[in-house]
Amino acid sequence: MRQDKPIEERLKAKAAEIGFAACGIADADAAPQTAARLQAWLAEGAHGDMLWMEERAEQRGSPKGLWPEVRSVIALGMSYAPAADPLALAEEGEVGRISVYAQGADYHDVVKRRLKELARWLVAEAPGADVKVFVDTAPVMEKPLSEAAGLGWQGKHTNLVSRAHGSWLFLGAIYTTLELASDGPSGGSCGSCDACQTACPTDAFPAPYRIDARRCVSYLTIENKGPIPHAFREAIGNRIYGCDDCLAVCPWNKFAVAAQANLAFHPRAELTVPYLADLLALDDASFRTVFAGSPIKRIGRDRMMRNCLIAAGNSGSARLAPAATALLDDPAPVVRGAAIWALARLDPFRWQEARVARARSEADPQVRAEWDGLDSPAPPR
Ligand code: B12
Ligand code: SF4
Ligand code: SF4
Repeated sequence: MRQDKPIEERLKAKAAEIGFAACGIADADAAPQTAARLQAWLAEGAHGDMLWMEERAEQRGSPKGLWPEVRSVIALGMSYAPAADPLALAEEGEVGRISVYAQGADYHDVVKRRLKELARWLVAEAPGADVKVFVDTAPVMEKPLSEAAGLGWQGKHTNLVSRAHGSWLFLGAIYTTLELASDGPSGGSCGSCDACQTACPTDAFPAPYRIDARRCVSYLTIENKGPIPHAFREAIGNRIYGCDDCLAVCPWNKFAVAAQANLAFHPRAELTVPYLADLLALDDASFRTVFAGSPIKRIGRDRMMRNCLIAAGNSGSARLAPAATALLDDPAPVVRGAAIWALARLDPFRWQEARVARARSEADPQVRAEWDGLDSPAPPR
């Protein structure tokens, strides 16, 4: 690479070589409205039980809050545009839908590795520069920073929309003490489109550009540890891990080229059309084997069983009743509770029999509430 070119240009060429589909630079204080918007969101309680979002809100709200020495933010995007329509299996009752982002390798690992490679290159090119790399888990607001760096704009679904890659970019960031020339926002907007807002199955957008995570299927199936509130169970349909609906309907996706997606994110065959009957048979050890290397492993077997049971209850297929019955005696209360709900819908007669045998001896208050057809009492915060 020719050294006489500016470092920003060489950085972007290196990022592309490493596999990033998008790279832009913002000044560290380029998104000043973010901290106040985050505070307002937290004050509404829209983050639900994601208490880690409250805990380091000061640091999350601005790059300098996290690291006072940071001068520039390098925002990066890696494409995971799917080749197939993510909504195609919506009507397949006996099959679960895993969101596109989780059908391949865990992006936390893949993106982090590439970020580190790019950061190492930068430090070698600019000795004395200090760097920190982030993807998802640190108190960093990747979307507004990516917008400020010109990767796209935050759409009405709140995710970053790119002219070239639609809604299918994983984001990551490198904070550096280097003073780099900023790209500034690229512009772009949703205009009068509201496709994502109307597609949402659980009405999770109180207004355009604002999400109530507590209503989002992604939150309910991944972040939420307890029982899924009754009000959302039917709407969840056969989504067993995350949700793609608001992303999948975005018209900007038509410019996203699936072949540009990183090979690591190509879907694993067994996760594209997973049969609920197979998943419901997993014990802890087989769950770990099937989901090794996948982000799904992070939620653990019990939460995944809970999700699969909700999907089974929505399947309309009595063939799944024996699997639900077997899970009525699962050691995990969250699994037992979901099994009760599923069985009530799949085979009311068998449910009645099971209730007589089990309800009175059930020790867990949330599971007892399920036998009574009630929403689970919320655990204390
Ligand atoms: C918490 C979180 C969630 C939560 C909350 C979602 C949310 N939108 O905040 C839940 C669990 C629901 C979730 C779900 C998903 N997530 Co998530 N999530 C995060 C995380 C860790 C933090 C996001 C955050 O800071 N939220 C706080 C809110 C306040 O910030 P915000 O959404 O930017 O809010 C802005 C708007 O409200 C806006 N705003 C407010 N008022 C107004 C008014 C106007 C006029 C305008 C223009 C704007 C505006 O300003 C706020 C500040 O920028 C990020 C990783 C990271 N560290 O950034 C990933 C991240 C956002 N998630 C990601 C993904 C892929 C998903 C899912 C698609 C996964 C799936 N398929 O199931 C869904 C999508 C749901 C959705 N529509 O957002 C990607 C998004 C990539 C992209 N292209 O944007 C990220 C960046 C992870 C990554 N590294 O790639 N996620
Ligand atoms: S991910 Fe699904 S549930 Fe969440 S906001 Fe988007 S469409 Fe709604
Ligand atoms: S679907 Fe429409 S409104 Fe939603 S993010 Fe895409 S362009 Fe914006």
